[in-house]
Amino acid sequence: MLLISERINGMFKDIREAIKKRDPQPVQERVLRQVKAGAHYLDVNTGPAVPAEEQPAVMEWLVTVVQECCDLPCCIDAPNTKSIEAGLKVHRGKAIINSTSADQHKMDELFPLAKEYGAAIIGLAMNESGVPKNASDRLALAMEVVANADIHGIDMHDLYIDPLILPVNVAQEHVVEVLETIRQVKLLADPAPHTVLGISNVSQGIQNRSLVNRTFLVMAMSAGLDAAILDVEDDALLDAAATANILLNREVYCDSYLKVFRKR
Ligand code: THG
Repeated sequence: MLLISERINGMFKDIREAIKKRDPQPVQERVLRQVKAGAHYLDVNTGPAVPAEEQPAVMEWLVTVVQECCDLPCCIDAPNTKSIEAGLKVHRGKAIINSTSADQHKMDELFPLAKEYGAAIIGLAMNESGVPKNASDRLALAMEVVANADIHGIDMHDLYIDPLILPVNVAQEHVVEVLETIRQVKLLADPAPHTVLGISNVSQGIQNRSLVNRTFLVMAMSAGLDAAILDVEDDALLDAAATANILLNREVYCDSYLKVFRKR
């Protein structure tokens, strides 16, 4: 299970303020906490407060500041291609591009970029009409992404399909459809693409967030989820993931499996 830390995101106040002042220290402190907690990748997102014209420069600054203090690779999360490319230019190691939609013009921009920089890429099961309601419509968009990735010579091991989970209080009927999408994505190609989800989306705006997040993560893992953007500082969440890993027979059991999971 690939653990992608969600925390280096301008959506959070400390990161937003640090970006505003171009102060590396709060970012780097937070990065070191993600490393300690066991993150494999850091999702890096400038957040909604940065004006569009400043976003590429801020992404360049943020990726640089992050990689100055750790050796983790980044999942470069931005709505526009310019910001993603600005991040890729200064990135060390194998980045993940977050993300392309199933829109033709996005895929035509972002798959060549993934190829050029040797990056992996997340493909969302959405297009300009939005996020589909059911699994079969999500899978149709996932298939578009898979076919276009293949045309651009993207290795299926470098493709992560994200069925997109929405908050359970606004789209409750989507959750089982997302789980079904996770299962069936594995049938779209051989070798199959990976799957990824932004776990915290499911609990935005509701109570008992940690409980809802870890319950959903375990369900998604059981459906075959390969990677998750999540709060790696949530100990109960990581313990649940570690335990699911054992129960799904993905790791050999040992008494110290909780500790072992965080060291991988
Ligand atoms: N798929 C992909 N990328 C993604 C998402 C996804 N990137 C962004 C997001 N979803 C994943 N990251 C977060 C980060 C934070 C929160 C949710 C998802 C979150 N933030 C608090 C909130 O909104 O309540 C903010 C708390 C605060 O302000 O302190 O929940 O799905 N590919």
